[in-house]
Amino acid sequence: MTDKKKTLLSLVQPSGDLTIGNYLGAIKNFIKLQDEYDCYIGVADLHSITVPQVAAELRKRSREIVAIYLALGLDPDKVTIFIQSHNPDHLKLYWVLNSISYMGQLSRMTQFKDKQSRADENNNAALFTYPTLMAADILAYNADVVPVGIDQQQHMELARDLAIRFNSRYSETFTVPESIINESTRKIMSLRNPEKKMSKSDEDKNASIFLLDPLNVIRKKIKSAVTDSLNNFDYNDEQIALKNLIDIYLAFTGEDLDQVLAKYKGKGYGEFKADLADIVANDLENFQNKYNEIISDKERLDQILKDGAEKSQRKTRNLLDKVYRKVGFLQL
Ligand code: ATP
Ligand code: LTN
Repeated sequence: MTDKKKTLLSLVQPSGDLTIGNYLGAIKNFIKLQDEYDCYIGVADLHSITVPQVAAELRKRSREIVAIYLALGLDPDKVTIFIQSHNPDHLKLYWVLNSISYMGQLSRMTQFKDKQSRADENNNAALFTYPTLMAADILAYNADVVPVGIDQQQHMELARDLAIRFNSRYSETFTVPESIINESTRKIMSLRNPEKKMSKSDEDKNASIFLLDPLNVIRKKIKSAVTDSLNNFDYNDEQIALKNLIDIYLAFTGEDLDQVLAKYKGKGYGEFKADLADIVANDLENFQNKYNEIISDKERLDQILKDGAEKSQRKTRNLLDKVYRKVGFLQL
């Protein structure tokens, strides 16, 4: 028995401002598990150019996400924080995995179908093989676990399939990764349309709570979130908008469902929403203060990323050599 820690990896795209969906669905687990696992937490800048980006904004947002990670509680002394494009091994493995990815499986990916249908300019080959790059991110580190929201489940299945396929074709090489998904926050829904995922790229800015929204805006968005006209404070699948708000409440307070149902039973939604608005705004106020301090120290952030690039390359180098050898690339 060794006490070597297992490896955890996850990335977030710098494709927009981060929402409480990103936080509750994914980032909260990075923070919770940072002592237990050997963690690699990245910024998926390569993925983000599958939809058009403005270069200067992309650069700025990549640094901002790192500051957000730190302000939410990731400890750079424990966790390797890195930018995806700083470690070329992701792309080296991506190419190899492309050679065993099937067109049929890629064309069934719901995120691909959804994003491709949104605009003509999105009809690019990178969007099609986006899940193969995500698999490369994961397999290059031999990650055991990957905390994500439920929307990434199909991509996770592909990563597992590719690991198994490579192992059976070329001999045992990759760990088959498992997702870590929080049951109650696996899919935080839009505040305007509870059938839709809260997403950082939603055109309706009132649909999402951004981590860096001004506090009065956060309060307003929660108070005006859609609910229903049943006027019955309950947690069920007929009242999905309210259910979503209760899930957010539970995640921010750590209280259990029975407690919350007892507290608001028989009261109007208004009181619950006002309390929720205060809870989220107070929590994010703390976070925003830390963020403002961290983002102003660019030198420190860049040093963390330089260290991160080095540590991430150190982690993937040997495995990539092994993969290139197994595939048959001549090594001198
Ligand atoms: P985009 O709108 O650009 O597709 P996104 O908001 O879906 O972005 P990603 O960068 O794709 O964000 O996701 C980062 C992580 O956050 C992923 O693990 C994803 O599953 C998770 N996540 C995103 N939105 C939600 C949500 N509404 N609920 C729970 N988890 C989420
Ligand atoms: N596709 C993911 C972002 C992502 C990712 C990863 C997540 C890129 N590479 C590796 C986990 C592991 C998304 O959130 N849309």
